[in-house]
Amino acid sequence: MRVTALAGGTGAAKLLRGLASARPRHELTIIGNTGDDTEIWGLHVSPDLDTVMYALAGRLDAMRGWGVADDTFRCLEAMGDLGAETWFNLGDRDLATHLYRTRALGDGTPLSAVTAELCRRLGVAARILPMSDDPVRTRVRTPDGWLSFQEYFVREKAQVRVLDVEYAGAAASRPAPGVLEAIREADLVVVCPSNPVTSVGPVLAVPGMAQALAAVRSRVVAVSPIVGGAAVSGPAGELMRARGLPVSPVGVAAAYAPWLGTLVIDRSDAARVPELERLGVRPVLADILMTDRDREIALAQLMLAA
Ligand code: FO1
Repeated sequence: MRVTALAGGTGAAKLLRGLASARPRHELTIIGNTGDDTEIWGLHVSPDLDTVMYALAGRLDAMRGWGVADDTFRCLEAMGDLGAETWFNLGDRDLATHLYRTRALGDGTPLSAVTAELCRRLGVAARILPMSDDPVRTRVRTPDGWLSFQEYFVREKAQVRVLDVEYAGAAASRPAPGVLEAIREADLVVVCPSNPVTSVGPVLAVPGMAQALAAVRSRVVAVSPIVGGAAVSGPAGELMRARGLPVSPVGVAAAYAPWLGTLVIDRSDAARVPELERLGVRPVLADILMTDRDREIALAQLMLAA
């Protein structure tokens, strides 16, 4: 069975870890968001690709949900001594990934090839593809002007009002090699419980993606990142509101309706079933909070069966 997953970072990592260890055996391809990519100290950082890669390599810091487990921050401290900006916490081991990637990109290697090489070296069996080799950057408009996604999320701790979101560069971008084929040829397309606006939104903004998904709609299954009236984690609620979407599984279904077949929602949201059906989305009720490894695998198995 070929499974292709659309993924952001922290929210996706748990389900992907579950999918990677769930039986029956299947081939797993992950299409990762690069709208969060940023440049720190001259280094190209791809937070969502790295979160997924570290999760599948067994190296992700479980408490933070990003970066390398047991990392230290000595370089960050030293950069602070030199007066550099230190609001984005790059760990010492994590730095190796960014140095490796930045050098390869500088040599002209596309992001997709660098990502494949990093995965090979870290022993990741799943295929991780960036959504595009071209730069697409999520930007957030606040009352004080536009911010990059990381300035909004990390530096401002998502505590500023969001008026608008854009995906700069998306219109001119192309899907990375293998991305459209991975969607077309998949037996199942999983949309991870990631932020619909800033994790899944940028992937959909790449020309050709929404059409490719719509063509296999009955095979596309998403997990809601919203339970009740709030996001399971992160600022998805605020960003959905800024986009005029209700902060509920119905808002997720409305955003994905043109290409979504099935939405897995939490049992506590059972009252929403008729509204999802009216949007033409098949609802499946499950325990979607992945509070431990067994629940990650249980939800992954439910997706494979769905
Ligand atoms: N998230 C934070 O909240 N604070 C940080 O300092 C931070 C540093 C960081 C470094 C490398 C990396 O790969 C991810 C990092 N993240 C940090 C997470 C990142 O901002 C978010 O996971 C995503 O961009 C949202 O999906």
